[in-house]
Amino acid sequence: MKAEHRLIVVSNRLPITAVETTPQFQPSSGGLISALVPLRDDSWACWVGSAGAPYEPKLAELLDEWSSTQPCSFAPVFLTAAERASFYLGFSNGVIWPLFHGLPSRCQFETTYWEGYCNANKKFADAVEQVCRPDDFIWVHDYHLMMVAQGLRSRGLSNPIAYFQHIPFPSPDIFETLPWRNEVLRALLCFNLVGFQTVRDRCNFVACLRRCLSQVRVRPMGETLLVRAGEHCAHTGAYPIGVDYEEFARDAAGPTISSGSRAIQNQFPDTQIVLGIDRLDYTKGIPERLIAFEKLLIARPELRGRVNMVQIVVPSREEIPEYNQLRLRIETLISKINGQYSKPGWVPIHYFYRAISRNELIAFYRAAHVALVTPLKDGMNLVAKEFCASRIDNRGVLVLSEFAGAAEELRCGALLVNPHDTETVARVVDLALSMDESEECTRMKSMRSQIRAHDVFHWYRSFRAATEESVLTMEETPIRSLPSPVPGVSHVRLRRAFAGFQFPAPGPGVEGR
Ligand code: GDG
Repeated sequence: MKAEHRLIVVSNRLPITAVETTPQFQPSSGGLISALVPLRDDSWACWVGSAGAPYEPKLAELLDEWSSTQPCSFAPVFLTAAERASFYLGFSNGVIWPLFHGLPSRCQFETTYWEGYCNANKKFADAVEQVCRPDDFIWVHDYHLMMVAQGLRSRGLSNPIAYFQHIPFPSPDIFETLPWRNEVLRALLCFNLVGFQTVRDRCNFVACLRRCLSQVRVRPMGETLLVRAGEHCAHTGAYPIGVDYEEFARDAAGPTISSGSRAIQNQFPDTQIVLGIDRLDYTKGIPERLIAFEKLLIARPELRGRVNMVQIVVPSREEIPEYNQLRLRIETLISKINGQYSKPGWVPIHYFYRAISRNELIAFYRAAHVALVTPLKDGMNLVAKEFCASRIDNRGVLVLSEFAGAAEELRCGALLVNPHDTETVARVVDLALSMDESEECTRMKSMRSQIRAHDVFHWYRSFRAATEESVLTMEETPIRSLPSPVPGVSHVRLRRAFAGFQFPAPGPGVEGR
C-alpha cells in the first residue's frame, strides 16, 4: 500500500461526542458509528466529524490528546449553537430525516434550515480540504453531508469522493416535495459513487433524477449504474451494510454473556421474552409494536403470565420536541398496558429508557425468544442482524418489518410483517412464540449464513472496490460521450488526478475476517 493513498472518512459525528457542559467525551451511539468503528485499518488517515459541541479550547485540547492515542487522527468540526440548530436539528433531522423515511407531513421546509445546511456542509468541506492530500480517497457518510463533494469540487479538488447513505432514499412523489430537490440531486452527482443500502433505494434515486432533472441518461456498468444529468455524472449502486458477525458470535459464546443471558432468563422464569431494541425515533415503530403486543394479550389471554416484552429505548435527539412527545406516548402506552394486564408476579412490559452496555445487549439477544424489529421505515436496521449473529444456538425467531432494508436479505428466515397492521403483527408474534424447534433452527441458520457471508467487512470491501471501479470506468469512457462530472473541472484534469490511482488493500484486520 502506498502511504499517500489514504482514506479520509467524513461523518456528521466523530465516534466520540462531547458531554454537554463538561470537557469530557463519551462514545457516540447509533448504527453508523457501530458499523464504522470496527473497520478502522491502516489506511484510515483521518476521520472528519463534529465533536457534538461548540468550540471550546479545553475540548479541542482534550480531543487532540485523545486523537493521538487512536489508530487514525480526528479532525473535529466545531459547530456553533446556531449552526447546529439550522443544520442538524433543522434541515438534517427536521426535513431530510422525515422526508427520506416517507413522512413529508413531518417536514418543516424552512429556507433558513436549508441555508444553514449548505453553510455547515461548506464547513465540513473546509475541514476535509485542510487534511486532504491530492490522491486521498474521501468517503462521506449519510444525509447530513450530501453537499460536501460539491463544496470540494468547487475548491478544485479532484480526489475520488464516494458517498454512502445509511437511511432510505424516497420515491419521486415524496422527494419532489423538497423545495431544494434539484440542488440536492446535482450535489449528489458530484460524488464519484453514490451508494445505497438497497436496490429499492437506488431505484428511487434514479427515478428522482429522471423526474426532477433534464437530460438524464442511465447506463449499466457492471454492478453499478452510470447516471448522467447534463453536466453531472456519477455511479450509483446498492451495498447493504452488515455487522461484525464473527465478533458478535465470539462474544455471545463467551462466559460473561452466557452467564448474563442465563441471569436474564432466570429473572423471567417460565416466560418467553419478546425483545425490542431501538433508538428513540418515530421511524422505529415503537408505539405500533406496543399496540400489537397488547392485541396479542387480548387475543390470547392464556399467554398472560407466560410472555414478557422487554423494550429497550436508547435516548436520542432529546432536544427535538417531537422526540420528547414520542417518549411520552411510549411511556403512556406502557403504563396503560401494564396497568391493565399486570398480575401478582407478572408485569407484561419491562421498559428501559437508557443505553445498556454491549455485553448486556448481546445477553438480551441471546435470552430472547423473539426479536420484534418493526420499524415503519429503516435504511437497514442493524439490530435485526446483530440478533441473528449472536444466536450461536441457532434459536430465536426474528419478526421483521418488510420496510426495513434488512428485509431484502433476511426474508430467507425472518417472519416479515407490515408494522402498521398491528393485528397481523400480533398473530405473527403468536406464531413465532409457538414455532417448533426445527423450523426455528432452519430459519435462523439460513439468516446467519447470509449475515456471515455479507458482514460489515464484505460491505467495506465491496464499496471500496466499487469506488475504484467508478474511477477507472470514468478514465476509460471517451470524453465526448461523458460530460465532466464537475462543472469547471475538465476530464483531462480528472484523468490526470486519477492516473495510476490505486486503492489501498484493506489492512490485515479486515482481510483476516
Ligand atoms: C442508521 C440507519 C442503518 C442500540 N441500543 C443500544 C445499542 N444499540 C446499537 C445497536 C445497533 C445500533 O445501535 C442501532 O442501529 P440501527 O441500524 O438499528 O439504527 P440507526 O441508529 O437508526 O442507524 C439504519 C444504520 O444507520 C447503519 O447503516 O442500519 O437503518 O437508520 O448497532 O446495537 N448499543 C449499545 N447499547 C444499547 O442500549 N451498546
